[in-house]
Amino acid sequence: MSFLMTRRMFLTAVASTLWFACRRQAGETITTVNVELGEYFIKPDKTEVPAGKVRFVAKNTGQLEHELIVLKTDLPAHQLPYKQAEQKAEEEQAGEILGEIEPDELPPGKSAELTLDLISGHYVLLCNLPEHYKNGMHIDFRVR
Ligand SMILES: [Cu+2]
Repeated sequence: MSFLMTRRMFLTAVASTLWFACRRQAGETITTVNVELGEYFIKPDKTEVPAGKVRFVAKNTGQLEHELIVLKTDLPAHQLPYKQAEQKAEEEQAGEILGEIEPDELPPGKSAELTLDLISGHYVLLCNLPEHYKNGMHIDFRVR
């Protein structure tokens, strides 16, 4: 490896350290929420976070495909309107979908990420594959 290459890598490292330091001072921290999904549960490692950037790191530890939907709604997680024919919660009627990790991104054993800018309020995390919501894949989530 040449001297110039090493020097450039060093300067890049210094620049990115400074960049992160500046961002932190500006209050742009990112809160990471690790979410475990399986049959049939959604288990975030925290259910309340400060407003701002939130990175959801979802891990499917089950045997089936799952998805992670971040829904902004005032309704409690277990009381979303339900469409019996489709065996699904009516997420669009219940509130605003702010983000989603699709089922094909989250097969068994895999992880996927989603970063959102969240304002304070009440949210619901859910998996809305047929029957999964009803079987318990929903949880209240609060942003301060
Ligand atoms: Cu599911």
